[in-house]
Amino acid sequence: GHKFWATQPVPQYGEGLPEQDGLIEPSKPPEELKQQPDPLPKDFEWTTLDINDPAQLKEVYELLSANYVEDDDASFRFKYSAEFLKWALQPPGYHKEWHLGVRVVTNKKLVAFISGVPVTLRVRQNEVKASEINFLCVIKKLRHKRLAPVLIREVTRQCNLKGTFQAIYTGGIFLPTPVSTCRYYHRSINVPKLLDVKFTFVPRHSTRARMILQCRLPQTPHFANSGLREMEERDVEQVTDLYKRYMDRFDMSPLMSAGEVRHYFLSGKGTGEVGPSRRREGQVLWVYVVEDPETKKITDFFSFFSLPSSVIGNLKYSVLDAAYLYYYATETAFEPQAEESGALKRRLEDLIKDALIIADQAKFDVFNALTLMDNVPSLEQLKFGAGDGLLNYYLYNWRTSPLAGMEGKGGVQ
Ligand code: YNC
Ligand code: MG
Repeated sequence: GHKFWATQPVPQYGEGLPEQDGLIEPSKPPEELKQQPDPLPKDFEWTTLDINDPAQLKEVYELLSANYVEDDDASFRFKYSAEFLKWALQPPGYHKEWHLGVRVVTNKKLVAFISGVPVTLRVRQNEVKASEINFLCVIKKLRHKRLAPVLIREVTRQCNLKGTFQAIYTGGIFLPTPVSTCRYYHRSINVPKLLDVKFTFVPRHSTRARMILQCRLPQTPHFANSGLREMEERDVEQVTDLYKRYMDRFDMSPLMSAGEVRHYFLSGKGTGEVGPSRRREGQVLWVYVVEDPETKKITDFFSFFSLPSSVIGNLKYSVLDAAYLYYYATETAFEPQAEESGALKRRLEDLIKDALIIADQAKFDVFNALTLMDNVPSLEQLKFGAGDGLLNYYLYNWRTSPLAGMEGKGGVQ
């Protein structure tokens, strides 16, 4: 059983489908909220992490680098960069109180973390003001001591204090009860390295040389001479509009204001010029638009972010450089018969292929994507392979029937 999750406002296993979407427990008025955090075990204290302070950002970075999510056989561990954390943790309207840590009283060492950021979700026809909970982490030495529920309760209290009573979160772990489940797909770029670190294997009936050849990508993007360029500030309005119309096609998606689009699509691109490595200093995000050369209208955009993993126990390599497909949208979706005729699938193949080409030039080792949005039909064509990793999506204190995921169209990111 789930001692903790059984007490929480989430759908419990075997409850059956809800008749109506809506909250599970009512929001509490401010005077009914606890004004103090629950006590921690002795020797530990609560802290708020100030992400603007480079020293505290570094503490979070180091905690996660050594203790965050690993794959099933402990070969790889996510290694979010400090710049990534800053980008993810400080969107418009963020609350520093939602960046929560636990320290050892005596030496102030940071031993646990959990975070939330504000997000407006559309879940089917409802707009839900929520927090997105991420980066829950307890150092390895303190595992299995029921510290995670204490962190979750405290971040919930902090969200409630700001008037937020719903949340979204994801995890590889299976809990009561996912609204959707997606599978990770992987597209090899640097085959020799992926073989060396045992991220991938030579299948029977293939060879290393054949795999290298199969994964080779063109030098120039498909849209290179038809309006492809990096997104800029002047595109915010058009991208916000295209994003909204495109995401409306799915059961669930974040709603983004122009300010959020500016933050999530422009603030992660690093500083200075693109160097010989084809990256900017501190770049975590790549966002490209296709601008119709005649009308100057943005017809498409796509994006991916950088999330390296530490390679555990490999003598030759310490880091696997992975790019992850992020949001995209295309006007092709609104043409008549776009799906039935295959036009949407072909357009997305061209766009995602350009993302692969750009990622190859920026020296990423592998390109990952989830089975959500319109991804599935395009992935196989582009030589993505199904991985063993699943990502479950959860809603806190919001009831809705299961959303399309896996083989269908999920909407979330
Ligand atoms: C997890 N990932 O089931 P039961 S994802 C949620 N998400 O409770 P203990 C989790 N719950 O089953 P440990 C969870 N992992 O008895 C475990 N739990 O009811 C539940 N790993 O606690 C678990 N990061 O402290 C059980 O477990 C209880 O020492 C057991 O600590 C867990 O960020 C953890 O994978 C994950 O650092 C901290 O293993 C630790 O094992 C660790 O004895 C590596 O806890 C890193 C890792 C998780 C990444 C993520 C999303 C987190 C969502 C949390 C839920 C948010 C709810 C909404 C709150 C806001 C509401 C509003 C408004
Ligand atoms: Mg624990």
